[in-house]
Amino acid sequence: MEKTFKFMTAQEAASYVNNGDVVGFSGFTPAGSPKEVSTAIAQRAEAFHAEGKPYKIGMYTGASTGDSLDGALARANAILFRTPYQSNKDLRNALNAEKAPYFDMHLSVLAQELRYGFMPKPKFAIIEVCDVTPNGELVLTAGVGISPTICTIADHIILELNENHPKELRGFHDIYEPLDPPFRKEFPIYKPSDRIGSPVVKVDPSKILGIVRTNRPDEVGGFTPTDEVTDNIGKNVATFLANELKIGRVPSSFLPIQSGVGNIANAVMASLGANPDIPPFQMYTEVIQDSVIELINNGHITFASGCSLTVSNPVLEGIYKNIEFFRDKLVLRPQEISNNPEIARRLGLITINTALEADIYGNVNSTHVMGSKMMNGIGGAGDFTRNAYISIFTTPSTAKGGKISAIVPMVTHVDQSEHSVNVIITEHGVADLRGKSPIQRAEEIINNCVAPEYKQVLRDYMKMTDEGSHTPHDLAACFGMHEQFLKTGSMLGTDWTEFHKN
Ligand code: 0RQ
Repeated sequence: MEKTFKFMTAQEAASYVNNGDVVGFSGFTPAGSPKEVSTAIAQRAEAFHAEGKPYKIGMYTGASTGDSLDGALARANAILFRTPYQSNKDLRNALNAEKAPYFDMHLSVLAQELRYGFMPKPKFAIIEVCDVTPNGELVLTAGVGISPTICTIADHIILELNENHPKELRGFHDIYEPLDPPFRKEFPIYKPSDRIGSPVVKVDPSKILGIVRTNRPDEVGGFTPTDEVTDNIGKNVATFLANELKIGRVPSSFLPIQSGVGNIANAVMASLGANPDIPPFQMYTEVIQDSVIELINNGHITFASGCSLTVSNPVLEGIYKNIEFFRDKLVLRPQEISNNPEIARRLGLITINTALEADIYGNVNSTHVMGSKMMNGIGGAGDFTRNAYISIFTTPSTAKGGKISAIVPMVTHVDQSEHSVNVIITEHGVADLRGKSPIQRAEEIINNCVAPEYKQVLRDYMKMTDEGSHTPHDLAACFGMHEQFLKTGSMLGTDWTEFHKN
């Protein structure tokens, strides 16, 4: 028998969620994340806390979310634990102050680790949809994330029916949940546009507690306009890839691109589109940002497969106004498929992600500022980098007005090891690390990527390292640039004699 669902207020929906409960949220980045019920849960937490009662929930999300989810719950001090990627300022402050226990994970593995029972099972799945049928077919909105899995394993489902997203989104998603080992089969995706699943998430209608209506837009922040530094990084990426194409190391039909999140990634994509030597290409990526949509509009990108449409609201409105144009050019998949290592390796992705810092030997830190403060998380960078055809890391050569060099003797945290990093690109140039020993890599990186004012500092470091080593270091001094920054506020002119022991 077909079910009629109960419509309820966000407060009523939140009243089901009690202290200690574990909740899985839909979406990936602010795209597709719930907004109303999360706000109401945060208010419920604040009310309990005002009465001196405990109230915290465990949280799984696809990746980062909007302020009305991560921000609201962090400000309400309502987080028992949280994974994976995040980027909200208040949550970042809370987790760095140990007020919100947080663990970082590769995004491709979260859904399967939930199914394997490695972490507490979610009791509730709170899912943003643009449509729901009486027999339990959910049409997701702008992000997929871990929604299929949390709908399967949670006891109860609460829906946020967001009228800001048209029902015509049905058909843009490709929902596929793999079997678990030892029964898993290969994913038959041989090109970015291949579809292997269903346009809807199918759930048991009896699990749906109710539906909360909303029309709140996604909370995707705008991108900072490109500047000289990001423009030059983008141009260097495009020139490098055009040359790989010319000399035949990349097939003449080109290869699908994966591009990370943030301002730099957005700028790099714009440069790729502007380079006449790069043919029209496809994307197999997790986050589809503004510049990708612009490139689809002007024909430089012929198809984009992703996990979310993380675009600013005017760009999303543009897509919805012209939805039939985009129907055969976009697909949104669960993150365990969009970020799947098997598929990334098979398709031969050119991956472009961003580092906070890289070291002279090619190890990359994308997550921890000065080794200890979490920025956002690894996101999908590891899923893609390790399995790339060519893995590229971009970064401005300096941060904080030149007071920090992004190239250092040793990274303070390793997200991607030297074995997975093929190419590092800054506004100054390209370091191609393929086939080079650590000492050769150091020369390539210092010569081509380091800011002029830090070249001598790093050459002086190399001079005082132990001779006769494969990867020379001075363990007493390798964090000297970081230590000097923490003491004086700048890495400029780092005086190695202060750290060197002899
Ligand atoms: O902080 O704005 O306060 O000055 O880091 O830097 O230059 O705006 O760069 O927006 O592209 O983000 C790595 C964080 C870059 C992002 C990171 C400071 C800098 C600034 C941001 P301020 P920008 P972006 C996709 C795949 C995770 C890994 C990944 C990221 C702020 O790309 O989270 O790619 N990546 N995952 O000043 C101290 C340094 C610094 C530094 C920069 N060395 N030390 N601060 N900053 N370098 C993600 C998903 O899977 C969803």
